[in-house]
Amino acid sequence: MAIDEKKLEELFSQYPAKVKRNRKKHLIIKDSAEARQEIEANTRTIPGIITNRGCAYAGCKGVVLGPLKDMIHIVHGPIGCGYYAWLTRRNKAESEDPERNFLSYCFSTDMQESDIVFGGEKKLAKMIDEVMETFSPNAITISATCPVGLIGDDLGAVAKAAEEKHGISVLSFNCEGYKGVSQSAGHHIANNILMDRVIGKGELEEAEGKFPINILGEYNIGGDSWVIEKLLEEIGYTVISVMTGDGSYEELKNAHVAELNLVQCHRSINYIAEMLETKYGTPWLKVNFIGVQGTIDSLRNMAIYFGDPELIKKTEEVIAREVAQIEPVMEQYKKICQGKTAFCFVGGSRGHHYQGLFAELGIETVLAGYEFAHRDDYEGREIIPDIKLDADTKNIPDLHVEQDQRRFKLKVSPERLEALKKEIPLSDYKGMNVEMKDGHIIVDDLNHYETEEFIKLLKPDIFASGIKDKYVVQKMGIPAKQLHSYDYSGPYAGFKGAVKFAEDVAMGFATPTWNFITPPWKNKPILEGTIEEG
Ligand code: CFM
Ligand code: HCA
Repeated sequence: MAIDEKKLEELFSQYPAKVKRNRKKHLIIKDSAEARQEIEANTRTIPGIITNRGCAYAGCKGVVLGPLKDMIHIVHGPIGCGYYAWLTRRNKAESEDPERNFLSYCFSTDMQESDIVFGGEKKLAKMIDEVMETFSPNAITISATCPVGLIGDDLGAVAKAAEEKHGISVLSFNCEGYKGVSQSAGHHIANNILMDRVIGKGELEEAEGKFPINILGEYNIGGDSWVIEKLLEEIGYTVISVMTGDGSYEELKNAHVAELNLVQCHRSINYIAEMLETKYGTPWLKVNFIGVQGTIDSLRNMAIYFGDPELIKKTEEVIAREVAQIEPVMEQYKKICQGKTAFCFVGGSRGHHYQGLFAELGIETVLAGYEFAHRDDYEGREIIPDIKLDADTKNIPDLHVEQDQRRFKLKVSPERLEALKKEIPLSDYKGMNVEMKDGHIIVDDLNHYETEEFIKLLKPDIFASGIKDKYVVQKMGIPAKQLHSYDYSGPYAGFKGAVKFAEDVAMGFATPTWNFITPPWKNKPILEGTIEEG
């Protein structure tokens, strides 16, 4: 069933007038006849509405800092906040020395009523001493939660005193949950401090290895970045650091020597990509390793960027081999998935990234959205960077050499820049609004009421979202796939990941479980009213 303005009006009629006016601005029906459809995003959720969003603390500690395995991440606050971000996101990590991988621990000051009344700074300082005595990490982070912000504990002062006492970096993050409107504020807080206090502090002046890159906005959920790194290393790239999946403080310190920054999740990391460009002149390239075509395009764009003939050749070889390997298996699953429809509602980039993979399986996304994206994630944008290439690419015509303090660099001539822009969209990207098909719904900060209503109206064959809404929808008889944690499965990135995803989704459709569930619309009318005779 297609949705029109009348149906939307009915759906919103349950809201008070003010809420209705607000929510209407967060939703569009895609219409390519309109030059640019605007959507309201990154504004406060109306109190009382059950949103899927998280908080600034979740974005800072849970998302950006949490995966850095060789640091100890202290949560200054009630134990529930510590528990919430205790590996529930499935960000995996391995270390050569397992004793230097602290991810499986949960460190919290476990604030009690008396700490709230008398202050928690002493407790925090004591905890840092204990952490040093037991684990002796190279660096510590402290993340603030709502109550410590409200009572005014001075995290910065405690961190500074601890640095002097123990001689290591102790980074404090004022990421109280109530800051900003969502996780997004926390990403920003984390990124700013990592940029200021960690990146660039390493010894390296130049990368050891060819085609040095950083992978930004890849968090190794279910092992995704391992798949990507393996592919890239086979092709010939040197991965300097991953931010922050399976990442480490020690690697991050040298992130400045990379010559290209890949940006997988734009939402959580664009701040660093841009700061690195401003500070070190490193351009960034928007990639998407979710989906077969997304992976192929990303690999090709990277190879074109470096412009090395051998690299281009190897890229094509790897693509051909991987595609040949996965195609027959994908075909099997496509038969089960073909013609189905999906909802794809995730945080700030997967609501977009997974649509391509669904489409490859023959599944059309009829409703999509983000919990906390900003307008540029919906509407896209175009930036023209000052592209600099490495001296290895001397043989590329119409480039001229420019020497800076660290090494020779090639600065792109205006003509070459125009050509590159046509070939690869450096630092520019299309938003969700551009890519969705006409007539389909794009919705920002979808809430539980709207989820249920849209499910009843559109009856998708699969619901892709998170833990908070999954079970309601599953009980309606619709397979639900968590696109945050992958439901304990994955990896889903790259070629092999696409196969795993296809297998999981096909299994969701094929299971006989659904025969035992009667969805509410089967025994209850959706529209209520009376039939008049005559
Ligand atoms: Fe980026 Fe992420 Fe996402 Fe995100 Fe997240 Fe996540 Fe997500 Mo959950 S960093 S915006 S804050 S891709 S934790 S790994 S799955 S909401 S779509
Ligand atoms: C977060 C983390 C989360 C939550 C997932 C979910 C994740 O926002 O704090 O709601 O299912 O990916 O783990 O986004």
